[in-house]
Amino acid sequence: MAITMYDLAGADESRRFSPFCWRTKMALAHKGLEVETIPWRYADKPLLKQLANWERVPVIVDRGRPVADSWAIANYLEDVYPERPSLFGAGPASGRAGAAQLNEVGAAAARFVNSWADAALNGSISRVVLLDILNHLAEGDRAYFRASREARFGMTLEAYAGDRDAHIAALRQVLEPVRLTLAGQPYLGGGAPLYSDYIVFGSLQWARSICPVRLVDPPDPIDAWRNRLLDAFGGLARRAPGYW
Ligand SMILES: N[C@@H](CCC(=O)N[C@@H](CS)C(=O)NCC(=O)O)C(=O)O
Repeated sequence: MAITMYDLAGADESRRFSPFCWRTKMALAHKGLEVETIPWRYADKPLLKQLANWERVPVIVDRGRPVADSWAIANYLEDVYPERPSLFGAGPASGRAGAAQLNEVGAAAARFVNSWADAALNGSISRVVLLDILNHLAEGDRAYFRASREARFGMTLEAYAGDRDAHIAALRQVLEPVRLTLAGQPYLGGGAPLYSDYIVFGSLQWARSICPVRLVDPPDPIDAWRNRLLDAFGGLARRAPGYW
């Protein structure tokens, strides 16, 4: 039975823009697991509360069991499907003495990328795309989004998003560690993508889904890397509605 996943959707239900949900969709594809996504909107919180005592997406349901939070889901997939390609880089070493430690080291490195994306990258992208999010939301989600974000930021959405050109320049600077890494290797995971790639890619896919302004251009190595991931898994991410 396919895994089901609650996936943030806009007014157009095919427009799926959550960075965290993209992490999980890429992780499921990496594991070769089938998923049926269920469009979810902020107004559907009571449903998740009842299902998983949780109010955010992604939530997956596998074999009748709900698992919430993208980082917890990645770890769950790694634990429950160890025979499938590793998200943290255990790969061919699985089964050898020391493989478990290798996976722990890979998970620890991915955890840093996860924290960096949550604390620095997503905040920087949000200043660029905040009003685009509002414009793509279902009617019933708009008032909640405005009120919750204005309370979080302590100012209006318009003031927070302010000078877009300055926020884009700041974002390009925040991405510098990714750029320097990808100048020397094809993926953050090395020769092939790992969960760290999906974390950062998920954030750019969020922007691509809703923001008409292109945020990475050639010859930036991030652009070539992003294109490879857009094409991965039969073009899973490229097929999704987006602008660039
Ligand atoms: N740490 C969580 C964060 C998930 C999250 O914040 N998801 C957003 C959608 S992008 C959400 O559901 N927000 C609900 C809200 O803002 O009320 C994860 O990694 O899954």
